[in-house]
Amino acid sequence: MNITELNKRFGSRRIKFSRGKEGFTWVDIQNEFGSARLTLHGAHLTSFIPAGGEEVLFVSRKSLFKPEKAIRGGVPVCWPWFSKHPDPDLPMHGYARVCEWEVASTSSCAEGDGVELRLRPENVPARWKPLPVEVTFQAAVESDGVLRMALCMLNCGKKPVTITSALHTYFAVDNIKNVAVDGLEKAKYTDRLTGKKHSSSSPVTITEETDRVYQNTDADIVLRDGSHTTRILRDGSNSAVVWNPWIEKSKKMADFGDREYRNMICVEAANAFEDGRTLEPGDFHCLGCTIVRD
Ligand code: TA6
Repeated sequence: MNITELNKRFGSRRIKFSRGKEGFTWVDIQNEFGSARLTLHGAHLTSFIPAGGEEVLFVSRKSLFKPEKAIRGGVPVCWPWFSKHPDPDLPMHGYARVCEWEVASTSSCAEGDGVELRLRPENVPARWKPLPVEVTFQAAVESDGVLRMALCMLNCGKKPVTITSALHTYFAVDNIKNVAVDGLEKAKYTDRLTGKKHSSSSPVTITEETDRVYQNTDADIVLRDGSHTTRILRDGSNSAVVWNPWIEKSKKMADFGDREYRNMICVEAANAFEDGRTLEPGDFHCLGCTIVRD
């Protein structure tokens, strides 16, 4: 569908479609509660600004906007697997974030405005061995300046499938040295850099490369960053991931500035590793994440 047709069929005063110079199709949501921007490429949300506030999400200045690459920043949709697949030919963090999604619906009401994008198995390149699971991503800018996201999946096949996933949100921070992540203190986590398992922790602060996967927790998370407090509320999510590449890893990432680690932290609503969800044929599951900047 071209831009004119998209705007005719799904657009409104508050929801507009456009084509970017990189060739991506973009959706802009703008209402009295704030604004959000996402692209059909990977159902990738790149901006959320609450009314009267500042940009909540981080996108690297060096991000590539190419069909075969995930955007570095915003909210990468990691699906239908989190992290590496046993088959090295299959993309890291799944194929959803490097596929072209379609518009399923848009909605507007007094409480806010949202868009729902869909990826059907038949629209996934065969080389990525698509699962018979239909997935949708919903993003809405709602009253009280809330960003509500939901990654919903339906097993359309004849066999059970186990899905791991994450809304891999990159938050913009003024200075990583002033950041603390509260709410996960009681949860067990694996330090992905050492493989060591820990039974609990104090509020997370970042003083080195940090890559933690918290399991079996649905706790609300609070990101404190000097001047901002951001609440990250989860539904249907039993894992949370906290990641900052710090100095050396930043230098190795071609689509990430050497010093950008100072101005971002990933706090991810997920179902990772043993928190994967097994869907029987016909089963439906949503991983929800609501971001509230106080
Ligand atoms: O969520 C943390 C993580 O799994 C890290 O291990 C790091 O690989 C990060 O995701 C980014 O992955 P990407 O494939 O987007 O470069």
